[in-house]
Amino acid sequence: MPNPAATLAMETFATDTLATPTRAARPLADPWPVHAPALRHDWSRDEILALFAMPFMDLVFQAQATHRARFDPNRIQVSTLLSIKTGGCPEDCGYCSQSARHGTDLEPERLLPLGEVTAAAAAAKAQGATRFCMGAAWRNPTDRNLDQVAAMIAAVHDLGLETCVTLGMLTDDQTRRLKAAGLDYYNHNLDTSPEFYGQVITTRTYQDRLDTLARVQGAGIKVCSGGILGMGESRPDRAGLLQQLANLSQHPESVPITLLAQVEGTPLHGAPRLDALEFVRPVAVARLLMPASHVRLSAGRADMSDELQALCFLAGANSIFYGERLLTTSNAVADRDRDLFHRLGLAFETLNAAERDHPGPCERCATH
Ligand code: SAM
Ligand code: DTB
Ligand code: SF4
Repeated sequence: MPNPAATLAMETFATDTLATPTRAARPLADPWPVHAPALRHDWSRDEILALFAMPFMDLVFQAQATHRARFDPNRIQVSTLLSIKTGGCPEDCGYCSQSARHGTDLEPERLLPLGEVTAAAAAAKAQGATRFCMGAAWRNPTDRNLDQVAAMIAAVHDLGLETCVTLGMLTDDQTRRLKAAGLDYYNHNLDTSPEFYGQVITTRTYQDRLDTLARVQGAGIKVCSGGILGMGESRPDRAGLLQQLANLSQHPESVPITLLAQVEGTPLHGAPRLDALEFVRPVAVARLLMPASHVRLSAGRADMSDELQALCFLAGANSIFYGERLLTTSNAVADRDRDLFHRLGLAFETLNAAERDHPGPCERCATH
């Protein structure tokens, strides 16, 4: 078997059209290699496990070098989440506070009115978010649900934000309608490996999830798909999740790597905590397998130290959820994020292409 680290270091240029390389954004005296490894979709589990087994320093260094070949390493994409329909879900996902089957104390709510959604989106934009993600606790939307969400997407799009929704399984017709409404991204997570999946969810199959992703990609909507770590899965399961994502015919443009947000009353509450460094490895491996995708730190950041988050950014994570709330759980508070970004010299990605290619210092740095 070829040495995967050596293979990744080969100076081949990518031909895929995902995220534009940002070499222009680099400082002139940049000492780092800038050649991007080609995108692959044929990873074996053993190759991925060999990446996981690399010495930590080698793995993180390789991931950072790969990251710099396509992205400005000092920019982070920022999304804000809103739960537009909370609780009462018929599915049995073992991690989720919103399943009607678990004994959580969450009160089910109706779909939010359009005005409340647009107000939240405008507030997120004012805080610097460039993407607004709306989540609904549905197995799948009805056609009436879809009309209501389409109006929300159109309104958020009109505010000048990228739009993302996560609504469960979709039909072909629904994906077309979402695209027509102005949807940029659809979030649908594979959550874990095919082998471990049955221990987490029984009401929807792994194939159902893959079919939904194929429909979304077929409609020309960008995909946000990743998984949850710390559910009691093994390292081969983490490798299996990343293998599924990397071997999709097109890599998800956004890959959330989530640490389980433990919620009392859910079956996975009390799952053994994942070692912090063992969380960094899949972030780095995701960066190596999907070099042109944004890798997002999703849930679990509130419980992470600043140093662990910094290590994750070094390992190639370049996107976060920003704002005090995720869907039903608390997020890292915005003030803490701003302070961390300032200390790390990280700036928010903007949607303006010209500005993106000529990043300035963060606002606070510019004042001293
Ligand atoms: N009901 C839709 C579905 O599951 O496809 C969309 C909403 S659901 C809450 C979206 C995603 O949130 C899930 O796929 C899961 O990956 C993530 N999620 C839910 N609860 C979580 C938790 N406690 N910790 C981490 N991620 C969680
Ligand atoms: C994703 O990967 N993570 C988000 C979003 N996509 C929809 C959800 C995180 C939910 C965390 C638990 C909660 O707040 O209920
Ligand atoms: Fe329902 Fe989505 Fe939660 Fe599963 S993850 S229980 S489908 S809201």
